[in-house]
Amino acid sequence: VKLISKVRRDLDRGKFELHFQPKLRLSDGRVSGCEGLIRWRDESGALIPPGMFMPKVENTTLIEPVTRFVAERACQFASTHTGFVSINLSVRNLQDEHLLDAMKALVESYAIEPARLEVEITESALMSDMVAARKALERLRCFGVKVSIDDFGTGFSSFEYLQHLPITGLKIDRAFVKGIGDDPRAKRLLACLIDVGHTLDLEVTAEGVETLEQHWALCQLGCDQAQGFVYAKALPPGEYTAWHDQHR
Ligand code: G
Ligand code: G
Ligand code: NA
Ligand code: MN
Repeated sequence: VKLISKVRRDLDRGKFELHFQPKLRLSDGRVSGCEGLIRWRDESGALIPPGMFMPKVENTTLIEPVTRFVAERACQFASTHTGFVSINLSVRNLQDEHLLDAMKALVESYAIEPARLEVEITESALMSDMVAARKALERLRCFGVKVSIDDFGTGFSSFEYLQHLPITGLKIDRAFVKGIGDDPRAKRLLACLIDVGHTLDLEVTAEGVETLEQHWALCQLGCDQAQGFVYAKALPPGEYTAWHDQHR
């Protein structure tokens, strides 16, 4: 209760920020876009990571204004940078038609190409309310916003339903990237997951890339995009621009 009332207060006081973690296109090593990740600045000026508050926020109606804030910052960023921007949606967001329509309005008011906005939805969020999830994804695809399944491979989704959902990408969970440097079985499993995505005509992104060895393995396996600390962590907009200028 205390945490939630602080979030509500600080949202109005401008204490939340959206940081941006670059994603690389592996075919040419260029920056293809980024993922927006929320941060909360406390009284001392330190950043509180989302793991400390989002699980609680996601279980309340506050997730609506928080996600609206995230979507707005993402569209603003997209209107001033090249590439696409992904944001994370929670289960409640998928059940909230007003929020989905607000995202459409934001894309229009910032005059960005809808396909430059992507939503990431975890496998477990999708499975927890399939009926709402399907309707939400169809609505988003109708606007032209892209949809990627996050943490793929960890949420017990069936391949049968994967084939019939209106999605455009798969983001393979970092657990599958972890061992590929030294474990041949881990590398073969990752190759399979990339194949699943490509078989279904989906764009495949690997997350949690922390070493150059993992980076080269992903290139070799034909993965489309990668994200991870080996390239950059999530950066505030100003630092992102500086980083990007050095990496083009
Ligand atoms: O950036 P960090 O690794 O600390 O984020 C941890 C987790 O917090 C992410 O995996 C993501 O699921 C969640 N998260 C970060 N930003 C957002 C956001 O804007 N919305 C939602 N729903 N979750 C977020
Ligand atoms: O799961 P999701 O797609 O929301 O991933 C975003 C989270 O992953 C962020 O919290 C981000 O800080 C974290 N993250 C990004 N790159 C790496 C990495 O290379 N290693 C680890 N362990 N976490 C990462
Ligand atoms: Na994500
Ligand atoms: Mn993920």
